[in-house]
Amino acid sequence: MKFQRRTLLASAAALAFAAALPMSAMAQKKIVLGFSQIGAESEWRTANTESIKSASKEAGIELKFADAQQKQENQIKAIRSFIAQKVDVIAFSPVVETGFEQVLREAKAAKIPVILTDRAVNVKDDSLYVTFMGSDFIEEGKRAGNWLVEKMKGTPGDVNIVELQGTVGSAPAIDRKKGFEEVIKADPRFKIIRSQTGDFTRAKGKEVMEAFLKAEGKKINVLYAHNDDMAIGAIQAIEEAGMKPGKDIIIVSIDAVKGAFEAMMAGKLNVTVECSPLLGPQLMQAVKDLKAGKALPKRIVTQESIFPMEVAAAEFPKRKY
Ligand code: GZL
Repeated sequence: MKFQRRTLLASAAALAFAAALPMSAMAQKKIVLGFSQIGAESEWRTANTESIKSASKEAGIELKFADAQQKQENQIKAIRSFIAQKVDVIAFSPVVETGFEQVLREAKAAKIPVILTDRAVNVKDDSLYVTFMGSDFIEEGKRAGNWLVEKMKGTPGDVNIVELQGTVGSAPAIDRKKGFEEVIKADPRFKIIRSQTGDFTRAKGKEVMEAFLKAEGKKINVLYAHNDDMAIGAIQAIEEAGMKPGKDIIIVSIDAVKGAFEAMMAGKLNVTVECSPLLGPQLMQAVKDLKAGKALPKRIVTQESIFPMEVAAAEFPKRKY
């Protein structure tokens, strides 16, 4: 009997203590964010992951991070697991635009808000996500196209372009192609003679460029790569074919990662259009705003620039990724 009384007294004291906790201590429960990342396919992605991890620490947000190795089924599995764990917010960078409706409906049914970062999804019901923060890929393609048109002014004859596309079905691959073609279609001199996916990786970019060189050889005047990693892989293939990248073949790329600046300083890459991966701080602010009940704009566009090789050496020390 004595033992039971003592236990009862102890639990009553514990309850009294918890009830006396100031609201702020209780309300300080950490926000939990579930993030499904595409993978680690490029320098850009690695910098994006670093930005998200460091910003979550800075913001005091508990991050549950899942790497999908560039497979959509792994992203869907990760989102389902976040729902089961009842996280406060889910964020992800969709590897491709389609095929996420069902799992987004499950998140909505579980009343867990979803933030899209970096890439968009193609859904009829845009209430399935709160906001999409990331670059305007059509604008990036246009910037690449406009730079090339400017560059080739005064160069007579056809401009034969080979194109290394990003991941098939992904928003950046679809829109960078769209924006670039919108610009060059104004001048029939510009022809895309070969176009194939290099899946945003250096290895695949090199492999596909080798095939382009075998098929078209010295007919190629320009390479348009949807990201720097594929351009860097292609540079190796061009050199192995005995040609000079940046001179025999003009190379236009996107991302503006460190590797691109190094290639430009070596005279092997002509220009890179910036696509910032540093979305971490913006994402954490959006998560906090969401939990504080603030409304978020449906679209948050990252501001970006373009870097031709002439400015690479001056800009390189200032680069953050
Ligand atoms: C663009 C991002 C793309 C990068 C690639 O925002 O989704 O994916 O351009 C990365 O380097 O793999």
